Amino acid sequence: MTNNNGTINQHCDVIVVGAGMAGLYLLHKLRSAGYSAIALETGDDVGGTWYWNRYPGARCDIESLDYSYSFDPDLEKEWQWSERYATQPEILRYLQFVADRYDLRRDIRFSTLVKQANWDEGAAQWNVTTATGDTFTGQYYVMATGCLSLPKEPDVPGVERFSGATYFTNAWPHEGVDFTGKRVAVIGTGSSGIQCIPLIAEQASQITVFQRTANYAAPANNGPVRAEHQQKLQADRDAYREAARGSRAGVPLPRGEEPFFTVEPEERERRLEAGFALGDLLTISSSFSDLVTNPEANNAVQEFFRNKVRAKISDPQTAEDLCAKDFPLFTKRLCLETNYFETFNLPHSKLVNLRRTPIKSITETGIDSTEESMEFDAIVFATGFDAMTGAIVAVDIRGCDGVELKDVWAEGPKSYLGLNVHGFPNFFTITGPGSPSVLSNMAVSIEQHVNWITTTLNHLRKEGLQTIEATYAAQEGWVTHVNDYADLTLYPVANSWYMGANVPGKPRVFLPYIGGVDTYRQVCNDVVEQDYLGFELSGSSGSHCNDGVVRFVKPDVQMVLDLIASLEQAPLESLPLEKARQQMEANTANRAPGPEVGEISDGTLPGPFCDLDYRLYRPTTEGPHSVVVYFHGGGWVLGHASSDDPFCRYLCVESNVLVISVNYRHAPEAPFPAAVDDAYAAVNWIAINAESLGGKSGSLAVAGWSAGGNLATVVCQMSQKQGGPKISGQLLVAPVTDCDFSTTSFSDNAEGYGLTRNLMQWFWNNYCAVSERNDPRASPLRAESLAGLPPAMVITAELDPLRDEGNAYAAAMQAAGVSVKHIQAPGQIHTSLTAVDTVNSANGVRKAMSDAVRIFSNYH
Ligand code: N01
Repeated sequence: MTNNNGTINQHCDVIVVGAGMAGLYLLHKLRSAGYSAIALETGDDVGGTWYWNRYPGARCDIESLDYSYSFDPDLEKEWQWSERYATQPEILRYLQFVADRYDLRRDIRFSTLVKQANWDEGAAQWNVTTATGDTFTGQYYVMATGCLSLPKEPDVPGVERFSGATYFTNAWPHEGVDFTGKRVAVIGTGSSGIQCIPLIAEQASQITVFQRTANYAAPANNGPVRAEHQQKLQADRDAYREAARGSRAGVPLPRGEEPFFTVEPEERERRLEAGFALGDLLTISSSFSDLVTNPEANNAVQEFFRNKVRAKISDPQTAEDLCAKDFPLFTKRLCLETNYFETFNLPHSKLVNLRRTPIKSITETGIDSTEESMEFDAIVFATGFDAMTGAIVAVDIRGCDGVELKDVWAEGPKSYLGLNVHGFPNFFTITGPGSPSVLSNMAVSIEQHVNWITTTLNHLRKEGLQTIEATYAAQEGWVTHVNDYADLTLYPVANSWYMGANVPGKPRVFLPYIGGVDTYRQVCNDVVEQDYLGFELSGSSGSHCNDGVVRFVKPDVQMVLDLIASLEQAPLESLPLEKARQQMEANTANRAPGPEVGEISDGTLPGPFCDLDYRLYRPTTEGPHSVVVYFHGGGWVLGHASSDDPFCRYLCVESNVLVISVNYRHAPEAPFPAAVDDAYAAVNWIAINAESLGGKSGSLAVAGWSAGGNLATVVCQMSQKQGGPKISGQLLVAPVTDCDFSTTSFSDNAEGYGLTRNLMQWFWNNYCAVSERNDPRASPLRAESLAGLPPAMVITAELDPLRDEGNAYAAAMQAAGVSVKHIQAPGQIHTSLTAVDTVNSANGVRKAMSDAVRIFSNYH
């Protein structure tokens, strides 16, 4: 409808912003599902990023066979790519072909800039306004605006003064630019700069590149589409595309399984050379499992890249300047280059290292650095984008109660799955922050999001529902999960656009999701299968919500659980005792060893019935040290003095204490109270003999994990009752404190998180007759009084059957006036708290433990 003032007012089911790769497929999909939709596009044609980025040398960096739509096999047959990495004009032609083939243009309004989008709660619809005052209303509003579409402001002083020509790679003139005979400056050496510099150098009389941060780049080795690649796809296209959807990055490559340093040096070199020669982004990073998590491995491959640069550049200073050194490899997108480095061997090229000689100002005629004044006819800005969030918040988007998205995202984007935002019903982002997006083959991620959204709209329509909105809890849970994953990697170290660090003032938050396309797809499917977990769905007949967090296990804990599951081992409790002990021993053999300590020595001490083995861990620092008597876990049935070796080393080093891990008699051979008697006797003996062991007299704490935590606190109760020895503190890590199996944590975490309900029952049955379990020496929570116990640090894990009894014990001690610090570690399991150097997401909790032990050692 046209209004009196000439503006348009139109209603449809779905309003889409953007007619790039995402908007086009979304339009097609919506239309096929029977929705009316309109796409509003700023450009005067389709193509999105491929419409704007027309600079010389612009190409995709994922092979074109992969960087294509896969939703229609006929489309794939009709379009042939001429090159392995197609040029921008060819990709634009492809997207134009798609628009025409599916007759999409009739639902696209070009040259239309969206300014505002308001959620009208009463009408349950979005009101969208354009720069020219046209208005559109729709039940759903989707931003398909791309991750790299809003150019970053050129933050170089004096930029407005230059009287020559200025160009931006991300808004390149359609008619192209002829640099023949021109003196050209290029600022920026990211993917865009690295692609355009060699081609500008072919025309320019002089090219000067201003480099602030040198980048890692591998040769593209472009050429015709690789025959073997084509054959693979054609042999079984469905399987090929499915493999891409189930891969880490949206390209069918296996995940690297071996850590870098477990591979022989010659084989490492061979893999790196092969990956480098292949000319693709993902092969090298997939060659090993730990290149983005292990700084040493990353550094070794960085050096490989630097040596490649050194080998190409004739001038040693230029070579060193071109060597990336400021950030770990892969933590900014690896560039693919063609003749980039060689350009700097040409006589008319020059590299200005802005770290040494920064730009003072752009002038009327050129650029002044701190060292010289340079004159140019043209300046090319290849300075990047306000990535992932810039184009979304560039529109004034207001959800419930008029709250603006920009304000909600002021401290960094919050989104559920990168798809929807709490407070913004019926609003979707395609490849939004918190989804794999830019860390994946965008074609695959776009299709997955579009399919998910369309499926969801169909579900709402079928159920007679009108709105869908992420809950606060689900969104918070997802944001935490996204950050947890990023924190396991080296990515947060880099000042990259992934971190928002390239735009002054932008909050420093990791923007995409690094768990992988495969993992992410599973998450989105799980959400749907669990009745749209974490979404509130409403209609005229009311609303319903299965609220919850879709991934609450910490990512590295999940990796450990997956690894254990892959071993397909029989449950310990189903094995004969000796076999169970062997299995546990075998499982601990491959653990990360934990930090180096000053000295480890094994010895025995007299127990009440027999000698008891102990292992002593001494710090490197000069003694005497405070002493911590440690009791290992293993359900009173398994383990020995060195079975918690990595954790004991950790406590020794981090708390700077002498850790003495004492073995005790195990059940069922020596049932309750044998372990208690041994533990108490050991603490007494160590208290008396502390000095001869190199410890400080009178400064003794106890610690233990699981059943060892039980023994540690039972010893505290006994020493309290029996008048000694003096214990300065107790560290109880996921302790057994009671024999009650009816707690919520026992039912919620009965299976699937390492320690199971059945295993715990088996431990108890081996250890202690049911008639004796009320004895506080077995169930310390049942003690008449906990008053007067030493200060305690209690750590419980959220996903542990023992969680509630640990929590109850901490609360009971606190109620009895004991000084207690209690941490319930979210997303952790029984075994992960002590998994030093394996489960890094528990590092913070472990630090709190070691701090507590350090503090205990000062109480004497
Ligand atoms: O942008 P960038 P891009 N003074 O942000 C420098 C995709 N893409 O357009 O690193 C001086 O990576 C900045 O320096 P520094 C791809 O995902 C893909 O190149 O901030 N220099 C950096 O060198 C890519 O990652 C292809 O110190 C300044 C450069 O400008 C993403 O788009 C092709 C500066 C910006 O690099 C972005 O790439 C092109 C200043 N004030 C792009 N400000 C394909 O191959 C910024 N810089 C598919």
